[in-house]
Amino acid sequence: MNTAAKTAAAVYPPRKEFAQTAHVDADRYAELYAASVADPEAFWREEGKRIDWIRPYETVKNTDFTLGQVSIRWFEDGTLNVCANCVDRHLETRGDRTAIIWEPDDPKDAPKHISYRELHGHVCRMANILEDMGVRKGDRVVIYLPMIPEAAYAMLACARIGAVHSVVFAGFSPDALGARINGCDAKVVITADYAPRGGKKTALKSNTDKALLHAKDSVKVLMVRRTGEQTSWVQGRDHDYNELALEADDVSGCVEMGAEDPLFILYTSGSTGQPKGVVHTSGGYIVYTAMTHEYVFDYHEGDVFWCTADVGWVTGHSYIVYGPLANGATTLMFEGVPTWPDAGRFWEVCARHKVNQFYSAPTAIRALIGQGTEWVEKHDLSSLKLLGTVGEPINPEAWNWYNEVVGKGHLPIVDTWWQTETGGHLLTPLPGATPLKPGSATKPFFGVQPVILDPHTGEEITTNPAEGVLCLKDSWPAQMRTVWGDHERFEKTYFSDYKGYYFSGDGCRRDADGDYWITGRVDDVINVSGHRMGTAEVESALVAHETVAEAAVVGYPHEIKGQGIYCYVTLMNGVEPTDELKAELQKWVRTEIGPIAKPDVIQWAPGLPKTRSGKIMRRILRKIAENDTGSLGDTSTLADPSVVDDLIANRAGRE
Ligand code: 6R9
Repeated sequence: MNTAAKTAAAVYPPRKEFAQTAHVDADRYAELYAASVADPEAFWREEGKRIDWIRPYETVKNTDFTLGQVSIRWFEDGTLNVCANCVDRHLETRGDRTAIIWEPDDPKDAPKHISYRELHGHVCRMANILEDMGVRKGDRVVIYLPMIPEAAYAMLACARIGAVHSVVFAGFSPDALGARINGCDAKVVITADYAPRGGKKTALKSNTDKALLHAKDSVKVLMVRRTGEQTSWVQGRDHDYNELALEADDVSGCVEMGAEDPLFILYTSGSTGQPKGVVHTSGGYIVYTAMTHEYVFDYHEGDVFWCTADVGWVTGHSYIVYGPLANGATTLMFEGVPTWPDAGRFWEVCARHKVNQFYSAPTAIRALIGQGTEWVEKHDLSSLKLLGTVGEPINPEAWNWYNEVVGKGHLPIVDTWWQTETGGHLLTPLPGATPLKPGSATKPFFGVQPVILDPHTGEEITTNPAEGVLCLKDSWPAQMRTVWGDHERFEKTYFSDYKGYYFSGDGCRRDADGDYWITGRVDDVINVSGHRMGTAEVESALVAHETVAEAAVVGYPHEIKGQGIYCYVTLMNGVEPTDELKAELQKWVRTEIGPIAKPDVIQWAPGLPKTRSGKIMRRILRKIAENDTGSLGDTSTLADPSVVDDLIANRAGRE
């Protein structure tokens, strides 16, 4: 058997010691899952109680996936305030507990520990400032901030007064910011002077100024001083947060919101067209993120939880801010990057703040693998109880490194599959219940009904093993409700290809044990000589080679095979890129997966084009592979656009 197949077949049952104290063990999972899908009404009626309601709900679920009348409503006659659930309700019992640990970009600067009581004061002040600026229930507020506590204050302050926030990642360009400000018709943009990150800084205020050149004159700016440096200032339009906060009242009321009132909009890119404004509402979202945070990470009172995502992405919304704070947890917010000032930063922070759960992404792990194990080994990681991953399929090689080097072979790894659209985890192991398999997101969370459909017939495949497209048969409380301002696009994107189902856009297989394996976006599936293959499989094989740090694989038109396999390969530091090595890698993949998977082209890539959230932009790689570089489309969201020029210049010839 080849190496990839060997590692993929490994199974790691939950450790007894872990299962004993876990919220959910295997029996409990089986029992609760069965109950959750047999009678969703009853299940969620009970689960909804983890949240404090102002007016309790009577109706639990009212959802319809029928094309032309798609409507998703949960707890619809209940009222609540999400901010009250994340802040106020903890004051009595956990007022002095740290709500947010803030770790600044530069380790020489002091971290901050913000207690729930202090958080309450900050959020109230921000809420009062926003109200003074004219923001009212239902108004939109764009948040364009670094990873600083004020980003959480701003989100929670919006929730408190009923405003709808739209967080824009601080790495986005002025154009992207402008499109999002106009897209949701924002009244206020909250930004900072500068955003320090990895020892460099982005001029957020100046980006905001540029973005606003094409926005309504009435849009106001609230600026947080992060570095304190000089910025431009437009009298009347710009407001100084730090000055206003000195004067602002530190108490404010919570607006009573309907469960289905929007909480936030978050723009996300699809395979076609402009980014979509994904809309999440209040009641179902907070019930579901609180519940998944507790069960998936096996969070216990007093734990320190660290999700390394940025609040500009859904992962930061659900698992830095809303889920953890709804549970009264201590959530760590990190302003920096994993590799600055050195490749030990993550582990140094884990050790110093005694982090219990660490939740990160395969791309970060792969970047660190290339730097060697000594960066991990020199830090005391004994506080860690659990590791998590999200964002893309994790190749077994990265999983094994995470498991062995970081987890010392005894920590559960939760591989959580979900999307901006799903609001929270849908497929994931529960650490005390589910046997782990490297690269598999394993089983559905409570109430989640995944199905695998034949992409051609649209029929459900009910036997195992199965392979096809991943859809959801019924709703869950944190499902997105609509595309902002375009419900038709919502229906068309997610409900029109497979009637009666929510279509995730991902390909998936289910093995004989009923475990789910995401094979990547369906547009990443290539067909080589009639064989369907996930590009992730080839990537996984490549990175299993000792010289390879990272790989991205795309299809390109091939005269005989239909599609050929084009591989972009980043080598480990210090490895010579030679023709011999190319031949060796081709042979390697051939033996790892099989002759059909033998790469047709290997191009050395010093860097891969990635979004700022770390996703490889395969669209661009496909264009380069197809030699169609005249129409690369929008590259503005790339972390480092110069990578693309290098790849074009060194495009590999094809046999
Ligand atoms: C949370 C988030 C969603 C897409 C999704 C899938 C990929 C996310 C994954 C995963 C395999 C996992 N994805 N988690 N693939 N295993 N554990 O990432 O949201 O940015 O909207 O991306 O990411 O392809 O469809 P988002």
